Amino acid sequence: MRQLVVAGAVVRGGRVLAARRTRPPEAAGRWELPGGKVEPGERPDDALARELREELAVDVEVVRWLAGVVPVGEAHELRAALVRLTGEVDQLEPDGDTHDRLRWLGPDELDEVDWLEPDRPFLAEVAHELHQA
Ligand code: 9L3
Ligand code: MG
Repeated sequence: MRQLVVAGAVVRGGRVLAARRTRPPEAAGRWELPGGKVEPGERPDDALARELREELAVDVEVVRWLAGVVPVGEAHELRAALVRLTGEVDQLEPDGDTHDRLRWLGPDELDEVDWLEPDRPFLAEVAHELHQA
């Protein structure tokens, strides 16, 4: 059984948040939908909210899970959800530990960053969603 990793497509104002990783070395400089590993017994929605609180200091709620499950290496698999920000949102800042840059990308800008491989299969659905907005 692969351990589940969850990622959030944070959508606001017709754009999605992309975050540039700082680690591990092979992923540094590549962009992702932020998130992380679901802990044992944790619900995926809760794990995603926890990860985004830890990494970006934002509160989110899941709108819906996107189609697909993508293997990550030998031990993990990735699911991604559309999420929206709840509560007060200041300027988002990368935490410096996990991410060193953030960008808000419109539907026609998604190919402007070098996404991690496992995130790419979700981008068509994200683009479709952004075009609806
Ligand atoms: N991963 C890939 N795409 C993503 C996320 C959030 C994570 N959008 C990969 C990177 C690591 C593993 O999943 O190999 C665990 O993620 P993290 O806990 O290092 O964020
Ligand atoms: Mg993470």
